[in-house]
Amino acid sequence: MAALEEGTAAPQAAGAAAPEGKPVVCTRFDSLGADGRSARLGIMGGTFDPIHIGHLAVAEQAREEMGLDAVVFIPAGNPVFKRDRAVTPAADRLEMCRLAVESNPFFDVSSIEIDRGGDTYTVDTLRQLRAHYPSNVELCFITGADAVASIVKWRESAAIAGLARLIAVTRPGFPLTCATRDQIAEAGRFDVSYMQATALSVSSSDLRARVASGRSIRYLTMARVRDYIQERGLYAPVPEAGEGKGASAR
Ligand code: DND
Repeated sequence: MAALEEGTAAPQAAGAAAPEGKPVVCTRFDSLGADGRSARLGIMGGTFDPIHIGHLAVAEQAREEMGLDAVVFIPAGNPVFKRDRAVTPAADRLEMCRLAVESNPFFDVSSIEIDRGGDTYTVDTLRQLRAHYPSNVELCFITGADAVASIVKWRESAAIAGLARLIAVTRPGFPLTCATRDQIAEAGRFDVSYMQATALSVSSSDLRARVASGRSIRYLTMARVRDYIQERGLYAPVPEAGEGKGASAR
């Protein structure tokens, strides 16, 4: 696909309506593959609490390197694997994803995991996408090294192997060791493409900690996301009774 400037519409995508009778997965790429041509859809799943430049750069580099026609970001509705901490309401995480991706014509956001309700499992999402898109659309699930290392423990991981190709991307602090690769290879028929991405040692937990302690998150996420965090007072410590307003995104 020819390179496009940000702000222009991707050819297969602009104004794409849902194929008749099917629920909408995302606005821009709902009819991907409807013309019968082979296409590759990147799926970037995550909690995105909040979304940051590490997520965006990985998705963009995977798109380019793996020849993806589009990437859809899918924030988890109820991430069962994050029960150890309070997760920001899904509506806020979804909106931050929308704000972050809207200037890239190859990116979109889907609320299917939030709309589905209940606990979020990737296998259900991939089944939903597989039912939605024709067989000429290959599903490519993008994961960072930390997530891919645990994929063999995900619900119905063998089924995941049959539904999507995995794009495993390096992430600072989480080396994709030979042992990890062997473990994945032994666990099932995963079709994995390993990819080296430009290292960005950014994490959602660091952004949350920064906001909570009044430090800057400028340049660590898109300016519009930072503004949203500030407007909504996300990640700021709850002020004690009698205290003034807590820290806010700077
Ligand atoms: P996270 O909460 O780890 O995502 O979830 C990743 C995906 O795994 C989601 O789609 C989950 O639904 C799915 N999952 C997890 C566990 C169990 C199951 C499914 C199941 O079905 O049983 P984050 O928001 O933390 O990050 C999103 C992605 O971005 C991850 O793949 C992460 O590794 C990656 N990432 C980076 N990659 C490179 N450089 C950085 C990164 N920061 C995050 N700086």
